[in-house]
Amino acid sequence: MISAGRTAESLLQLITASELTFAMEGHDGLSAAVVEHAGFKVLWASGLSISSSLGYRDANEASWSEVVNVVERMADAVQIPILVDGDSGFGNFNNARLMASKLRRCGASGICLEDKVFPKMNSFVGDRHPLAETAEFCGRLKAIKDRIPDPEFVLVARIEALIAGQGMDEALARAYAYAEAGADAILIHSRRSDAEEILAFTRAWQNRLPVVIVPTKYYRTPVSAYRAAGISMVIWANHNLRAATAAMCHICGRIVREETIAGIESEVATLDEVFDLLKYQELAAAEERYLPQK
Ligand code: SPV
Ligand code: MG
Repeated sequence: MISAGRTAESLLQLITASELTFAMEGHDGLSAAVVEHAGFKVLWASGLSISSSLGYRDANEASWSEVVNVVERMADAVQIPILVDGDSGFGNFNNARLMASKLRRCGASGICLEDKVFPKMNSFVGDRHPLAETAEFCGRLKAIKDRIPDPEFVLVARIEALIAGQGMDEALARAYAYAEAGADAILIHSRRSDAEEILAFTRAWQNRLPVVIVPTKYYRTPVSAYRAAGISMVIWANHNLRAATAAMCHICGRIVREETIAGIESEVATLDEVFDLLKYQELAAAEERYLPQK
């Protein structure tokens, strides 16, 4: 079986390294190319961002196969490893392992599975976030590991106990259980505007497995605090989607008001920038090579 590693540094190497790695969100082939071009080493295939870009709510409205199709386009567009947000696995152990193996085959380097029930709701929406039973969720993790024996394919177990208001003891108990079930890393999530509970978790957890965080709400905490806590990976989870949304709203507003595109030309990417990101020059070189030359 071909390894899930795609670049010199695989997702597994990066997530188990002692240095902090940053993963950046992408939601289609073009945004994935932007992430790679900017210099990020890992692409986060965000469920929120993929759903939103398809016009769905982040509540398992997009089917798993729609998500896989988007990931396939991203995997074709970039070389850097892709960690895919698999939500809660779209069902039980069987759905989760089916999705994971399809993702593996279309080029993903890992999947993150969260311990919610289907259908999940985005962790920042409302306060109904029922958790899966620990034993049942462990079955989902084990089934993925058994289905994909490639040690390079990373399984991140995401704990939603703090989001669900179940407290630190529950979060830690789940972390131990998920490590036992075969997870390669733990994502601990929080919706607080400070990093207190995340840092308390890392103090208690003592890096028994690498820790991944998503500081969307506690964005003011300096990254030095995460380095000091020995956190392995920070995911900037939705900032390309939000940047694109802000830019599109701004540009559409101006064009509708001004009834011309003359004033906004300098505010949008040039077509050459888009062509460069999508490697049109590679196609031109291939035409030279493969088409009969006059
Ligand atoms: C995502 O990017 O879809 C995530 C992170 O799961 S969050 O939206 O913070 O739950
Ligand atoms: Mg998500």
